[in-house]
Amino acid sequence: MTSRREFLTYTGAGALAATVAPTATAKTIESVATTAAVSKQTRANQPYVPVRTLNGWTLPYKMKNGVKEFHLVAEEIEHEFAPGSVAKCWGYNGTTPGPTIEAVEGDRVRILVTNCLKEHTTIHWHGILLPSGMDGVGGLNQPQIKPGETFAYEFTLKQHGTQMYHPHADEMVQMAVGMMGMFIIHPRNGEATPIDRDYCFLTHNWAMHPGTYRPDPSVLQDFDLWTFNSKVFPAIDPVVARTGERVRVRMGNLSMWNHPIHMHGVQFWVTGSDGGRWSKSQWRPETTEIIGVGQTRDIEFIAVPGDWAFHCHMSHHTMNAMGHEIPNTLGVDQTDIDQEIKKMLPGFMAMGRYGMAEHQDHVDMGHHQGPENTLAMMTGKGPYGNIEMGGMFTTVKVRDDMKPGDYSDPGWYAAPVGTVATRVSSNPDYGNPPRFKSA
Ligand SMILES: [Cu+2]
Repeated sequence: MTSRREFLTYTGAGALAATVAPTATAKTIESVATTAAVSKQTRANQPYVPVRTLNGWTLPYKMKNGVKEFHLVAEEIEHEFAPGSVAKCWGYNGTTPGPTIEAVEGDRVRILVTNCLKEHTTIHWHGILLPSGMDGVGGLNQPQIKPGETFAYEFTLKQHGTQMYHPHADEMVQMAVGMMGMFIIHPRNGEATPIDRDYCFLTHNWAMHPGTYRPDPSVLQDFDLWTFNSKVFPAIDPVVARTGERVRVRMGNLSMWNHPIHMHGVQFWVTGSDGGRWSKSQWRPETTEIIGVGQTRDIEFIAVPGDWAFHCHMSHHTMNAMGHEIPNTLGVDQTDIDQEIKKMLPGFMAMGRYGMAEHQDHVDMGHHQGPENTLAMMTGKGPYGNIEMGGMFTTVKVRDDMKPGDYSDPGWYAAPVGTVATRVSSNPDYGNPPRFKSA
Protein backbone atom coordinates (compact mmCIF):
# COMPACT_ATOMS: atom_id res chain seq x y z
CA MET A 1 0.00 0.00 0.00
CA THR A 2 1.19 3.48 -0.80
CA SER A 3 1.97 5.36 2.37
CA ARG A 4 0.64 8.83 2.93
CA ARG A 5 4.05 10.40 2.57
CA GLU A 6 4.75 8.53 -0.63
CA PHE A 7 1.39 9.56 -1.99
CA LEU A 8 2.04 13.19 -1.22
CA THR A 9 5.45 13.06 -2.79
CA TYR A 10 3.98 11.49 -5.93
CA THR A 11 1.38 14.21 -6.29
CA GLY A 12 4.16 16.65 -7.01
CA ALA A 13 6.50 18.99 -5.25
CA GLY A 14 4.51 21.55 -3.36
CA ALA A 15 1.20 19.75 -3.76
CA LEU A 16 0.17 19.54 -0.19
CA ALA A 17 -2.72 17.25 0.44
CA ALA A 18 -5.28 19.23 -1.33
CA THR A 19 -8.74 18.43 -2.12
CA VAL A 20 -12.38 18.70 -2.00
CA ALA A 21 -12.82 22.08 -0.35
CA PRO A 22 -15.22 22.06 2.55
CA THR A 23 -17.85 24.73 2.82
CA ALA A 24 -16.15 28.01 3.27
CA THR A 25 -18.04 29.71 5.98
CA ALA A 26 -18.08 28.71 9.60
CA LYS A 27 -21.27 26.74 9.89
CA THR A 28 -22.48 26.39 13.39
CA ILE A 29 -23.64 22.89 13.94
CA GLU A 30 -26.64 23.01 16.19
CA SER A 31 -25.75 21.53 19.49
CA VAL A 32 -27.85 18.72 20.87
CA ALA A 33 -27.52 20.22 24.29
CA THR A 34 -30.35 22.30 25.60
CA THR A 35 -28.47 24.81 27.64
CA ALA A 36 -30.80 26.97 29.67
CA ALA A 37 -30.79 30.69 29.08
CA VAL A 38 -29.45 32.20 32.22
CA SER A 39 -29.57 35.92 32.79
CA LYS A 40 -27.89 37.80 35.57
CA GLN A 41 -31.35 38.26 37.11
CA THR A 42 -32.18 34.56 37.25
CA ARG A 43 -28.66 33.39 37.96
CA ALA A 44 -29.05 33.81 41.69
CA ASN A 45 -31.78 31.16 41.64
CA GLN A 46 -29.71 28.62 39.69
CA PRO A 47 -27.20 26.31 41.35
CA TYR A 48 -24.92 26.76 38.33
CA VAL A 49 -24.71 28.00 34.75
CA PRO A 50 -24.98 24.86 32.58
CA VAL A 51 -21.84 24.20 30.61
CA ARG A 52 -21.95 24.55 26.82
CA THR A 53 -20.00 21.81 25.03
CA LEU A 54 -18.76 23.20 21.68
CA ASN A 55 -20.38 21.11 18.92
CA GLY A 56 -21.46 18.66 21.59
CA TRP A 57 -24.08 17.93 24.19
CA THR A 58 -24.76 17.15 27.85
CA LEU A 59 -25.91 13.69 28.95
CA PRO A 60 -29.35 13.74 30.63
CA TYR A 61 -29.71 11.77 33.88
CA LYS A 62 -32.53 10.18 35.87
CA MET A 63 -32.94 10.67 39.63
CA LYS A 64 -33.24 7.26 41.31
CA ASN A 65 -33.60 7.26 45.10
CA GLY A 66 -31.39 10.31 45.43
CA VAL A 67 -28.78 9.06 42.95
CA LYS A 68 -28.16 10.78 39.59
CA GLU A 69 -28.06 7.90 37.10
CA PHE A 70 -26.34 8.37 33.76
CA HIS A 71 -26.00 5.80 30.98
CA LEU A 72 -23.08 5.74 28.55
CA VAL A 73 -22.91 3.39 25.56
CA ALA A 74 -19.50 2.69 23.99
CA GLU A 75 -20.00 2.16 20.26
CA GLU A 76 -18.73 2.68 16.74
CA ILE A 77 -20.10 5.78 15.05
CA GLU A 78 -19.83 7.69 11.83
CA HIS A 79 -18.26 11.06 12.57
CA GLU A 80 -17.82 14.17 10.43
CA PHE A 81 -14.73 16.31 11.20
CA ALA A 82 -16.02 19.00 8.81
CA PRO A 83 -18.04 18.73 5.59
CA GLY A 84 -15.83 16.67 3.26
CA SER A 85 -14.29 14.35 5.87
CA VAL A 86 -16.14 11.53 7.61
CA ALA A 87 -14.71 8.53 9.45
CA LYS A 88 -15.57 5.41 11.36
CA CYS A 89 -14.75 6.43 14.90
CA TRP A 90 -15.59 5.07 18.33
CA GLY A 91 -17.40 7.18 20.90
CA TYR A 92 -20.27 7.22 23.35
CA ASN A 93 -24.01 7.53 22.73
CA GLY A 94 -23.52 8.43 19.08
CA THR A 95 -20.79 11.06 19.29
CA THR A 96 -17.11 11.74 19.76
CA PRO A 97 -16.34 13.15 22.19
CA GLY A 98 -19.04 11.45 24.22
CA PRO A 99 -21.64 13.63 25.93
CA THR A 100 -20.50 15.86 28.78
CA ILE A 101 -21.48 14.59 32.21
CA GLU A 102 -22.46 17.48 34.45
CA ALA A 103 -23.12 17.21 38.19
CA VAL A 104 -22.65 19.04 41.47
CA GLU A 105 -20.16 18.50 44.27
CA GLY A 106 -21.78 16.24 46.86
CA ASP A 107 -23.94 14.39 44.32
CA ARG A 108 -24.10 10.61 44.43
CA VAL A 109 -23.78 9.48 40.79
CA ARG A 110 -24.29 6.09 39.14
CA ILE A 111 -22.95 5.69 35.63
CA LEU A 112 -24.05 2.65 33.65
CA VAL A 113 -21.62 1.73 30.89
CA THR A 114 -22.85 -0.57 28.12
CA ASN A 115 -20.23 -1.95 25.76
CA CYS A 116 -21.46 -2.17 22.15
CA LEU A 117 -17.92 -2.49 20.77
CA LYS A 118 -16.52 -5.80 19.54
CA GLU A 119 -13.70 -5.70 22.11
CA HIS A 120 -13.75 -5.10 25.84
CA THR A 121 -13.51 -1.65 27.39
CA THR A 122 -13.72 0.24 30.73
CA ILE A 123 -14.06 3.88 31.74
CA HIS A 124 -11.56 5.73 33.90
CA TRP A 125 -12.93 8.88 35.59
CA HIS A 126 -9.87 11.06 35.02
CA GLY A 127 -9.12 13.35 37.96
CA ILE A 128 -12.09 12.28 40.07
CA LEU A 129 -11.53 11.23 43.68
CA LEU A 130 -13.27 7.89 44.23
CA PRO A 131 -12.82 4.39 45.67
CA SER A 132 -10.06 2.38 44.01
CA GLY A 133 -12.53 -0.16 42.64
CA MET A 134 -14.37 2.57 40.70
CA ASP A 135 -11.24 3.98 39.02
CA GLY A 136 -11.76 2.00 35.83
CA VAL A 137 -8.35 0.56 35.02
CA GLY A 138 -9.17 -2.78 33.39
CA GLY A 139 -7.41 -5.68 35.12
CA LEU A 140 -6.22 -3.49 38.00
CA ASN A 141 -9.44 -2.12 39.48
CA GLN A 142 -12.12 -4.23 37.79
CA PRO A 143 -12.67 -6.96 35.21
CA GLN A 144 -12.90 -5.69 31.63
CA ILE A 145 -16.41 -4.88 30.37
CA LYS A 146 -16.90 -7.48 27.66
CA PRO A 147 -18.87 -6.82 24.47
CA GLY A 148 -22.58 -6.73 25.29
CA GLU A 149 -22.08 -6.25 29.05
CA THR A 150 -23.18 -3.29 31.19
CA PHE A 151 -21.24 -2.28 34.29
CA ALA A 152 -22.33 0.21 36.96
CA TYR A 153 -19.93 2.74 38.49
CA GLU A 154 -21.19 4.53 41.58
CA PHE A 155 -19.51 7.14 43.77
CA THR A 156 -20.05 10.43 45.59
CA LEU A 157 -18.48 13.56 44.12
CA LYS A 158 -16.13 15.06 46.72
CA GLN A 159 -14.72 17.90 44.65
CA HIS A 160 -15.52 20.34 41.86
CA GLY A 161 -13.64 21.14 38.65
CA THR A 162 -13.07 20.18 35.04
CA GLN A 163 -12.61 16.42 34.81
CA MET A 164 -12.56 13.96 31.92
CA TYR A 165 -13.42 10.32 31.17
CA HIS A 166 -11.82 7.83 28.81
CA PRO A 167 -11.23 4.06 28.47
CA HIS A 168 -8.42 2.40 30.42
CA ALA A 169 -8.55 -0.73 28.22
CA ASP A 170 -6.70 -0.99 24.90
CA GLU A 171 -6.19 2.68 25.59
CA MET A 172 -3.93 3.50 22.65
CA VAL A 173 -6.54 2.29 20.15
CA GLN A 174 -9.72 3.35 21.90
CA MET A 175 -8.58 6.90 22.55
CA ALA A 176 -7.00 7.29 19.10
CA VAL A 177 -10.38 6.61 17.50
CA GLY A 178 -12.29 9.06 19.63
CA MET A 179 -13.37 7.59 22.99
CA MET A 180 -13.32 10.40 25.55
CA GLY A 181 -15.55 12.95 27.20
CA MET A 182 -15.71 15.69 29.83
CA PHE A 183 -17.04 15.43 33.36
CA ILE A 184 -17.87 18.83 34.84
CA ILE A 185 -18.49 19.12 38.57
CA HIS A 186 -19.91 22.42 39.80
CA PRO A 187 -19.16 23.64 43.34
CA ARG A 188 -21.85 22.85 45.88
CA ASN A 189 -22.19 26.43 47.11
CA GLY A 190 -22.13 28.26 43.78
CA GLU A 191 -19.35 30.46 42.40
CA ALA A 192 -17.95 33.29 44.53
CA THR A 193 -17.22 35.18 41.31
CA PRO A 194 -20.25 34.42 39.09
CA ILE A 195 -19.87 33.09 35.54
CA ASP A 196 -22.16 34.22 32.70
CA ARG A 197 -21.17 31.64 30.08
CA ASP A 198 -19.33 28.38 30.62
CA TYR A 199 -17.86 26.55 27.61
CA CYS A 200 -15.88 23.32 27.37
CA PHE A 201 -13.95 21.31 24.81
CA LEU A 202 -11.38 18.52 24.51
CA THR A 203 -8.33 18.77 22.25
CA HIS A 204 -7.44 15.72 20.20
CA ASN A 205 -5.32 14.53 17.26
CA TRP A 206 -6.17 12.05 14.54
CA ALA A 207 -4.09 10.08 12.06
CA MET A 208 -6.69 10.29 9.28
CA HIS A 209 -4.40 9.60 6.35
CA PRO A 210 -5.58 11.29 3.14
CA GLY A 211 -8.09 9.13 1.30
CA THR A 212 -8.88 6.88 4.28
CA TYR A 213 -11.95 6.46 6.50
CA ARG A 214 -10.51 5.20 9.78
CA PRO A 215 -8.10 6.93 12.18
CA ASP A 216 -4.79 5.03 12.43
CA PRO A 217 -4.00 4.28 16.11
CA SER A 218 -0.34 3.44 15.48
CA VAL A 219 0.82 7.03 14.87
CA LEU A 220 2.86 8.69 17.62
CA GLN A 221 3.43 12.25 16.39
CA ASP A 222 2.68 12.88 12.73
CA PHE A 223 -1.09 13.51 12.82
CA ASP A 224 -3.36 14.74 10.05
CA LEU A 225 -6.22 16.37 11.95
CA TRP A 226 -6.17 18.47 15.12
CA THR A 227 -9.52 19.02 16.75
CA PHE A 228 -11.57 20.82 19.39
CA ASN A 229 -14.31 18.35 20.34
CA SER A 230 -13.46 16.20 17.31
CA LYS A 231 -14.14 19.04 14.82
CA VAL A 232 -11.78 21.09 12.67
CA PHE A 233 -12.12 24.72 11.58
CA PRO A 234 -14.42 25.95 10.06
CA ALA A 235 -16.80 23.40 11.56
CA ILE A 236 -15.97 24.32 15.19
CA ASP A 237 -18.66 26.37 16.93
CA PRO A 238 -17.66 29.93 17.78
CA VAL A 239 -17.51 30.98 21.43
CA VAL A 240 -20.14 33.73 21.59
CA ALA A 241 -20.76 36.26 24.34
CA ARG A 242 -22.22 39.66 25.11
CA THR A 243 -19.86 42.56 25.81
CA GLY A 244 -18.87 42.62 29.47
CA GLU A 245 -19.94 39.09 30.31
CA ARG A 246 -17.63 36.84 32.30
CA VAL A 247 -16.85 33.82 30.14
CA ARG A 248 -15.14 30.63 31.26
CA VAL A 249 -13.68 28.14 28.79
CA ARG A 250 -12.74 24.74 30.18
CA MET A 251 -10.20 22.88 28.06
CA GLY A 252 -8.99 19.30 28.42
CA ASN A 253 -6.28 17.41 26.58
CA LEU A 254 -6.46 13.68 25.86
CA SER A 255 -4.34 13.93 22.70
CA MET A 256 -0.69 13.01 22.13
CA TRP A 257 0.67 16.60 22.09
CA ASN A 258 0.62 19.61 24.39
CA HIS A 259 -1.43 22.51 23.06
CA PRO A 260 -0.56 26.16 23.78
CA ILE A 261 -4.03 27.66 23.39
CA HIS A 262 -3.93 31.35 22.50
CA MET A 263 -6.75 33.88 22.61
CA HIS A 264 -6.70 37.24 20.87
CA GLY A 265 -8.25 40.42 22.23
CA VAL A 266 -8.00 39.88 25.97
CA GLN A 267 -5.77 38.84 28.78
CA PHE A 268 -7.60 35.93 30.28
CA TRP A 269 -7.08 34.61 33.78
CA VAL A 270 -6.11 30.99 34.27
CA THR A 271 -8.46 30.12 37.11
CA GLY A 272 -8.76 26.39 37.46
CA SER A 273 -8.13 22.82 36.42
CA ASP A 274 -9.15 19.32 37.46
CA GLY A 275 -8.20 20.62 40.89
CA GLY A 276 -11.27 22.88 40.77
CA ARG A 277 -11.51 26.67 40.61
CA TRP A 278 -8.33 27.91 42.25
CA SER A 279 -8.26 30.54 44.97
CA LYS A 280 -7.99 34.03 43.49
CA SER A 281 -4.43 34.44 44.72
CA GLN A 282 -3.43 31.70 42.25
CA TRP A 283 -5.16 33.21 39.22
CA ARG A 284 -2.71 34.58 36.67
CA PRO A 285 -3.15 36.72 33.55
CA GLU A 286 -2.02 35.16 30.26
CA THR A 287 -2.82 35.25 26.57
CA THR A 288 -1.56 31.69 25.92
CA GLU A 289 -1.91 28.69 28.20
CA ILE A 290 -0.43 25.26 27.56
CA ILE A 291 -2.86 22.43 28.10
CA GLY A 292 -0.52 19.52 28.77
CA VAL A 293 -1.44 15.97 27.83
CA GLY A 294 -3.76 14.62 30.52
CA GLN A 295 -4.39 18.10 31.96
CA THR A 296 -7.37 20.40 32.05
CA ARG A 297 -7.27 24.19 32.33
CA ASP A 298 -10.03 26.73 32.90
CA ILE A 299 -9.63 30.26 31.61
CA GLU A 300 -11.92 33.22 32.28
CA PHE A 301 -12.18 36.60 30.60
CA ILE A 302 -14.43 39.63 30.38
CA ALA A 303 -15.82 39.72 26.83
CA VAL A 304 -14.58 42.56 24.58
CA PRO A 305 -16.52 43.31 21.36
CA GLY A 306 -15.10 41.98 18.10
CA ASP A 307 -14.22 38.78 16.26
CA TRP A 308 -11.19 37.26 17.96
CA ALA A 309 -9.09 34.28 16.88
CA PHE A 310 -8.88 31.47 19.43
CA HIS A 311 -6.50 28.66 18.51
CA CYS A 312 -3.62 26.35 19.31
CA HIS A 313 -0.34 28.17 18.70
CA MET A 314 1.47 25.13 17.26
CA SER A 315 1.17 26.35 13.67
CA HIS A 316 0.81 22.84 12.25
CA HIS A 317 -2.10 22.28 14.63
CA THR A 318 -4.11 24.92 12.78
CA MET A 319 -3.72 23.09 9.47
CA ASN A 320 -5.45 19.99 8.14
CA ALA A 321 -3.74 17.03 6.48
CA MET A 322 -0.42 17.98 4.98
CA GLY A 323 2.81 16.37 3.82
CA HIS A 324 5.35 16.83 6.58
CA GLU A 325 8.16 15.28 4.55
CA ILE A 326 7.66 16.65 1.07
CA PRO A 327 10.60 18.54 -0.48
CA ASN A 328 10.83 22.21 0.49
CA THR A 329 9.63 24.28 -2.48
CA LEU A 330 10.22 27.68 -0.90
CA GLY A 331 12.29 29.78 -3.35
CA VAL A 332 12.36 27.00 -5.99
CA ASP A 333 11.51 27.81 -9.63
CA GLN A 334 9.26 24.87 -10.57
CA THR A 335 8.49 25.90 -14.17
CA ASP A 336 10.06 22.81 -15.74
CA ILE A 337 8.66 20.26 -13.34
CA ASP A 338 5.27 21.94 -13.67
CA GLN A 339 5.29 21.16 -17.42
CA GLU A 340 6.40 17.57 -16.85
CA ILE A 341 3.71 16.85 -14.24
CA LYS A 342 1.04 18.51 -16.41
CA LYS A 343 1.64 15.81 -19.04
CA MET A 344 0.53 13.23 -16.47
CA LEU A 345 -1.87 15.32 -14.40
CA PRO A 346 -3.68 17.94 -16.50
CA GLY A 347 -4.69 20.87 -14.33
CA PHE A 348 -1.69 20.46 -12.00
CA MET A 349 -0.09 23.70 -10.86
CA ALA A 350 3.14 23.83 -8.94
CA MET A 351 3.10 26.08 -5.94
CA GLY A 352 4.92 26.94 -2.76
CA ARG A 353 7.70 28.98 -4.40
CA TYR A 354 6.68 32.16 -2.62
CA GLY A 355 4.95 30.59 0.39
CA MET A 356 1.90 28.45 1.03
CA ALA A 357 -0.81 31.10 1.21
CA GLU A 358 -1.78 30.45 -2.42
CA HIS A 359 -2.77 26.90 -1.45
CA GLN A 360 -6.29 27.87 -0.45
CA ASP A 361 -6.91 29.76 -3.72
CA HIS A 362 -5.60 26.82 -5.74
CA VAL A 363 -7.90 24.41 -3.97
CA ASP A 364 -10.86 26.77 -4.42
CA MET A 365 -10.08 26.90 -8.16
CA GLY A 366 -10.19 23.11 -8.34
CA HIS A 367 -6.50 22.44 -8.89
CA HIS A 368 -4.83 19.56 -7.07
CA GLN A 369 -7.80 17.29 -6.85
CA GLY A 370 -6.67 15.42 -3.75
CA PRO A 371 -7.68 12.05 -2.35
CA GLU A 372 -11.37 11.62 -1.53
CA ASN A 373 -12.58 12.25 2.03
CA THR A 374 -9.63 14.59 2.67
CA LEU A 375 -9.89 18.19 3.80
CA ALA A 376 -7.80 20.98 2.31
CA MET A 377 -4.75 21.91 4.37
CA MET A 378 -6.05 25.44 4.97
CA THR A 379 -9.54 26.76 4.54
CA GLY A 380 -12.22 29.14 5.83
CA LYS A 381 -13.43 32.51 4.55
CA GLY A 382 -13.77 35.69 6.57
CA PRO A 383 -15.24 39.09 5.67
CA TYR A 384 -11.85 40.17 4.25
CA GLY A 385 -10.82 36.98 2.42
CA ASN A 386 -9.27 33.59 3.07
CA ILE A 387 -8.54 32.85 6.74
CA GLU A 388 -6.00 30.12 5.79
CA MET A 389 -6.56 27.99 8.85
CA GLY A 390 -7.81 24.52 9.70
CA GLY A 391 -7.63 22.23 12.69
CA MET A 392 -7.62 23.79 16.15
CA PHE A 393 -8.96 27.22 15.27
CA THR A 394 -12.21 28.96 16.04
CA THR A 395 -13.40 32.46 16.90
CA VAL A 396 -14.66 34.29 19.94
CA LYS A 397 -17.53 36.52 18.77
CA VAL A 398 -18.53 39.23 21.20
CA ARG A 399 -21.37 41.65 20.51
CA ASP A 400 -22.98 44.47 22.51
CA ASP A 401 -26.47 43.24 21.67
CA MET A 402 -26.04 39.49 22.22
CA LYS A 403 -28.96 38.34 24.35
CA PRO A 404 -28.10 36.53 27.59
CA GLY A 405 -28.28 32.80 26.92
CA ASP A 406 -28.22 33.25 23.12
CA TYR A 407 -25.51 31.03 21.65
CA SER A 408 -26.30 31.56 17.96
CA ASP A 409 -23.57 32.69 15.54
CA PRO A 410 -23.97 36.47 15.15
CA GLY A 411 -22.10 36.58 11.81
CA TRP A 412 -19.06 38.79 11.19
CA TYR A 413 -18.20 41.80 13.32
CA ALA A 414 -19.05 45.24 11.92
CA ALA A 415 -15.92 47.08 13.07
CA PRO A 416 -16.45 50.78 13.92
CA VAL A 417 -15.23 53.14 11.18
CA GLY A 418 -11.53 53.91 11.56
CA THR A 419 -10.68 50.76 13.53
CA VAL A 420 -9.63 48.44 10.67
CA ALA A 421 -6.09 48.30 9.26
CA THR A 422 -6.10 49.79 5.74
CA ARG A 423 -3.78 50.10 2.71
CA VAL A 424 -1.86 53.38 2.46
CA SER A 425 0.31 52.48 -0.57
CA SER A 426 0.86 49.79 -3.21
CA ASN A 427 4.44 50.88 -3.93
CA PRO A 428 7.10 48.56 -2.39
CA ASP A 429 9.46 51.57 -2.18
CA TYR A 430 6.96 53.53 -0.11
CA GLY A 431 8.37 55.54 2.78
CA ASN A 432 11.84 55.38 4.22
CA PRO A 433 11.84 52.52 6.76
CA PRO A 434 15.05 52.05 8.78
CA ARG A 435 16.95 48.86 7.88
CA PHE A 436 19.85 47.33 9.78
CA LYS A 437 23.18 47.66 7.96
CA SER A 438 26.22 45.72 9.10
CA ALA A 439 29.44 47.73 9.37
CU1 LIG B 1 -1.75 22.15 19.44
